[in-house]
Amino acid sequence: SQPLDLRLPTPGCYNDPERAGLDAKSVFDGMTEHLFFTLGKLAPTASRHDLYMALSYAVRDRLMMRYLATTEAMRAHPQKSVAYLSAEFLIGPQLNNNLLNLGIQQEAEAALRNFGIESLQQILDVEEEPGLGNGGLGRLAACYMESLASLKIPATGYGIRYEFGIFDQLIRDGWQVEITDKWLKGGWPWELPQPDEACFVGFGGRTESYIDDKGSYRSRWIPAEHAIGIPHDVPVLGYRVNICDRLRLWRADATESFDFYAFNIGDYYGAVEEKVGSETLSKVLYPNDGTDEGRRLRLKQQHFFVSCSLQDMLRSLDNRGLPVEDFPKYWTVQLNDTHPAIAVAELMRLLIDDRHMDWDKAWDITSRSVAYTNHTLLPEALEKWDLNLFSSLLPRHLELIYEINRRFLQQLRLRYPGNDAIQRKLSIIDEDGSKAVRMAHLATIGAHHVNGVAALHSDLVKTDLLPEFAELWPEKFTNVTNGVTPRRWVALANPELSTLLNEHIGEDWISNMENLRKLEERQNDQGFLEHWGNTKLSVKRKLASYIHRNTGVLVDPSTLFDVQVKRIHEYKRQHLNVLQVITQYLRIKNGQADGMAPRTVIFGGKAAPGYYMAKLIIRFINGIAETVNADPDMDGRLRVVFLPDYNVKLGEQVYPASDLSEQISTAGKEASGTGNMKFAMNGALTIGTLDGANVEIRELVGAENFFLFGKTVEEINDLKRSGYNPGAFINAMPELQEALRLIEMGHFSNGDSELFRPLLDNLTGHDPFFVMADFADYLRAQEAVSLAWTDRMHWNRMSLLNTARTGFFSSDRSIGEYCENIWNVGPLNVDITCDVR
Ligand code: NBX
Repeated sequence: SQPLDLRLPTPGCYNDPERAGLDAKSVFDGMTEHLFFTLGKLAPTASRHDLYMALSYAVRDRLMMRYLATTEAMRAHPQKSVAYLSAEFLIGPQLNNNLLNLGIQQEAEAALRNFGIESLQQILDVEEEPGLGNGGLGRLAACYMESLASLKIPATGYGIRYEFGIFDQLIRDGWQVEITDKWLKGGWPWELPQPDEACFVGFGGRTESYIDDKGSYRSRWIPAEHAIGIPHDVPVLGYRVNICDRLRLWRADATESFDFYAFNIGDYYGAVEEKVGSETLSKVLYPNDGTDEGRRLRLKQQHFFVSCSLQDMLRSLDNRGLPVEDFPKYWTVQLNDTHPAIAVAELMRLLIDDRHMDWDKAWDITSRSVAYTNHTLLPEALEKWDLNLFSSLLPRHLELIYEINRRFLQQLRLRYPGNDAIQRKLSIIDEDGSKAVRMAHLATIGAHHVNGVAALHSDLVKTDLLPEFAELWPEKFTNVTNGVTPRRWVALANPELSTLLNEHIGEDWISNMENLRKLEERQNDQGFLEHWGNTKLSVKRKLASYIHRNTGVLVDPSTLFDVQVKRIHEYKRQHLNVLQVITQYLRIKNGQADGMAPRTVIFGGKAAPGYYMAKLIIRFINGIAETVNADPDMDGRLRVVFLPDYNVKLGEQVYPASDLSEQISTAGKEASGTGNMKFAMNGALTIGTLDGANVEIRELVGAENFFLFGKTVEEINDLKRSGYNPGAFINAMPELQEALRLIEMGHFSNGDSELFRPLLDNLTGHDPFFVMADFADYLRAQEAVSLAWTDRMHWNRMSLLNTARTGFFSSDRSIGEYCENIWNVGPLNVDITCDVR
């Protein structure tokens, strides 16, 4: 018989200084080695998943040299580093991004051919993404980590390694069904557990005073229980640079020593219970976007990851022989919303109780290190912790917060003598009703900067959310408009467009997005515009095929792809879009659809499992889709699709294939939006309100290349003041009445006239998000869209100008602003020829 061909790799494939293991042969050898030694598989019998794992390990090896060189450079030449604290990091698939940033996509494809795989895509499709976030806030954190690395800024993203991320969404009979996300089940090759860097975190118990050996009175915390945090590090490589940052995600483990007593007295189950209790800390991500439930476990999660992270930062100073007093010189701590705001109290505790620092010094260090980003004005999203809950879990932190508050209120008293109202309003402790800790106040008082995430939003933070704080400390408040990484969202997601751009303006746009402006020279070039349109069409064909495979709906790629993908929320107004679709449907039915563009209206997004109205909106979309798609009168004119399980991976397919981006939130409600930027960069035109970053998108692309509609923040406020009555708007619109009547009759619910009643009652009753008030103007703007679509060359020109003028929304620009205006950090130069091995 034939001897087995084991295909043992060439040893030492990194030793060639020219390629450092980045040529196809080395990648192939690395894969073979991992198949054999790490996965225990032989090449001829390897599955696609095996090949995905082998390639990922081989790629991870190639990050390690850069990763260790970065660590080593920071040890040998300490400089300031960014600690980005976030309860969520929605990082998406890792393999292709790392291949792109290393510059070896083609090499990987060539290596795969030796295993009988024709295209890289077949292997990329296997990857399961870690859904460690809900939506915009978590995805922003991921874009920011990628830009930090690409700009060579040393940084660690600190967060939680949830065992179950955001649920997977199924659609059953039109309803959302949630399935647990077992993202770790096949093994996840991108993390390195570092158990030797574990940290202890306490919960509950009591505090006590004591006299230390120098005779000073001190306080200490005697927690009732502990958990251990085990860091799991994910390398974050920048685009074609030698530095490699990291995500440090904490997994909770039980302390084993703790319940020896219970164990010894024979309470085996009691001892095990403790273990089970601690491990649930990092078990699951809370699937709410925009609401806070005030749950005990969530506060535990927050304190758990924040405490581990701050201990880790302090330890890194100790390890390098740097004094604690220099904390602000070596770390800048960014709070991604208030979820990590306990950091203000925890850093004070670590400095005062553990390091025996005096209050003023500790406060000076804390307030020079910490900055806070606000992501929402929605009152239900502002974190408040019930005082009893807080004190039972974090008694020492509450004492410290009282002292922070006492000193702050004293400052207020001097500034506004006799003004009790302002004290009550700004206090960290909410005393109206049942007492609570206001995390936004704690963050604002403890931070050296507070920023909103788009120009309009940052203004509203100053005028509506925290006006008295802004008056007290005007220099604290600033804006950093969000951005998204052009690597993932254009270069990787849209290879067709990237190739076109590379050919015509060179590759430099990938790290310098403003260079897309060069495209403007082509805006009147008919041949180029045709090419532009054909590129879009070919990407739309791929999405059409995905839609057919995953929903069974056949869509025509030549129709206008009109897309709204984002979390389902009343303020985002997916129902406004649906009502508009019903109107179009009626116009077609009634033979009044002359000049209407043939459309494929695409929705995608998850609803929080406990958010009834959002789930009903999903059912509503699916009801309309079923009726519309089954009606032969709609053929070639209207299709409605709900894409199940919208996530980063699906986003990569959707943004590049879109013609029209729906950004239709009630003015003043969407802090920024980031999907809006991804669409525009990929050449979609926006139909949108003057909300969040839409305002800046419109300014940059030009009003003539943007479909504006809807009431402004001021107009909405006027309506509120004068007593908004949706009925008055409905009465003025016969088409809207007809749409509402059809819904009420059960036309979109198989005759069930009760199904959508709560939605109708909501819209015709209070209509809290002004859907009826904006409906007429939205319809008008949609007609303008239809009209524009008839002149395809003109459409392509507008599309090109959207891409050309949205370089501003690169997260490289945002991160540059944070570095300059908030963090005061600069790049690190890493020479990978240095001896790290
Ligand atoms: O943050 C989002 C905003 O709604 C977007 O407008 C903005 O673009 C984005 C990035 O700045 N906020 C958001 O995603 N919030 C959450 O995900 C969230 C998660 C948990 C929670 C509250 C809010 N308890």
